[in-house]
Amino acid sequence: MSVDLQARIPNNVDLAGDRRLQRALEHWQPAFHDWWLERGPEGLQKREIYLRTAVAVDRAGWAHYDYVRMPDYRWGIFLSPPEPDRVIAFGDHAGEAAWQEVPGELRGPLRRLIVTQGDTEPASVEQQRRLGAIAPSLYDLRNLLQVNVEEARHLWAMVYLLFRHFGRDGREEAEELLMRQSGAVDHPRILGAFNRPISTWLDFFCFTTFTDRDGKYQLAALAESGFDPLARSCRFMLTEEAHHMFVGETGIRRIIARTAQLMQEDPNEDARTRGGIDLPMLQRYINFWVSESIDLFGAPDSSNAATYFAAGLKGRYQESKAGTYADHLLLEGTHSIERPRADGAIESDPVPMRRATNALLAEAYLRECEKTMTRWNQPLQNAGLSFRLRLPSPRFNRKIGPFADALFLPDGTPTDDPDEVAGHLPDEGDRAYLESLQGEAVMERAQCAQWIAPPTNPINKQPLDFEYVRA
Ligand code: BYC
Ligand code: FE
Ligand code: FE
Repeated sequence: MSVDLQARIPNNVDLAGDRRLQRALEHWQPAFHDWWLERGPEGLQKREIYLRTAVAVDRAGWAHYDYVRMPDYRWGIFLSPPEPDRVIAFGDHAGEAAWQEVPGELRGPLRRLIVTQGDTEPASVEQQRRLGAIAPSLYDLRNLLQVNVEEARHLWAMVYLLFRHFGRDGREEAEELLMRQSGAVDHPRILGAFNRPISTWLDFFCFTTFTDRDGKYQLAALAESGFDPLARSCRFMLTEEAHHMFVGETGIRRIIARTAQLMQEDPNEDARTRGGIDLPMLQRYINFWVSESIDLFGAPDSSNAATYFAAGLKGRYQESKAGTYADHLLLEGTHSIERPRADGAIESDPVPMRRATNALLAEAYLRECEKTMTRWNQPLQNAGLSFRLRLPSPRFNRKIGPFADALFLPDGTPTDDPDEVAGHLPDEGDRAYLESLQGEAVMERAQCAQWIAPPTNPINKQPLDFEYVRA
């Protein structure tokens, strides 16, 4: 598992031992760099940023901090160490040795999963590219750029698998990953949420809380894959994911802390007249990004999901963790899934287990989101305020699954009034207000915009007034 850091593409997959593959990836590399400069973070490419770079896959090496200019960031290919004698943990091949090469009959579905995963990574960088110009502090700016370089590394992780295991098709898919563009009408990114604009820091913090958390759950499901190179890639990507969710969750927590303070200072508990972000607006952004993110789990009753599980390509959350599940075959039993009836009433439908694995993953995801909400409500409770933030019902604002065809409110009750639904989602007025609030980036050390409390969690034990981005 030696790491070659001096190579043009740092890696621990012995690229130097496969000249053809190395040349193919070095051929893709300039296209990647062009993409980064054209569609990556705007205007900050010459700055020195205090970034973490993976230089090894062990505890000491995966988080090495230094000042780097982003175009010089060492995007590398890293797989977690192999697990000796690993066997497939679930599905029709449970108990067989994990595959080091792609089984011929699984080529199509496997390629599709890798491409879908890979597509989200550059998409998110494109979505976030203009946020640097309105960053609330150097600390936040640095965190944004950290997330961006790591998502770009996740693209490399999937592109490696495509080049190494899918021949000419893989090369074409890798080119396509740089051609599709978030939000483009004629050539959009594959999944819905990755085509929505992230035009404010409220969008960004909600996205990194809820959409990166979908990333965590999807990567965890793919980390169970019988295709060992995919499992090892995803396991290493997961080490980086925690920081992305940290950025989102602490970002929103700081907004709530500032809002709570402004509400206490105001006779009408009105944060907005005092230049803050009011809680109903925050709730609308939560409603939007949670519903978009639940859509990313696919339909709760899915034949694709059943195929992936049966084939051993995509497991449940923590499928192979001892003690989590007794049954790894899922040939028996059902899971109940809600569907709306034509008259608006909700019925519960038993779905065969394998077809319900998208629903199981989404439910695990939502349980974790609930914990975030509890943490976010804490400062409100401490301040003696009665408002509580809530997760919207999974029926609300859906575009995928059985609830996509009818209208529901965030509390789960049906409605036939689209305006009532829209009232629970961010609108033009919200965006205009946030844009006026955010103004220009705060680029002085130790300074922070007034709509968010200053950071409280240092990066790599540096002081909070550290020069996270050099002038
Ligand atoms: N938007 O059986 P169904 C991350 C399509 S995030 C548009 O319901 P399936 C990250 C679906 O493709 C994690 N289309 O769903 C986070 C299918 O199309 P076809 C990304 C959608 O296939 C932040 C049809 O609807 N990783 O890493 O079981 C920053 C019916 O399919 C959507 C993955 O997603 C949608 N939301 O599951 C950076 C893992 N949902 O066949 C990065 C890989 C479904 O009719 N992907 N469709 O043409 C998968 O495992 C699956 O593709 C999905 C969908 C879970 C996404
Ligand atoms: Fe990622
Ligand atoms: Fe992420």
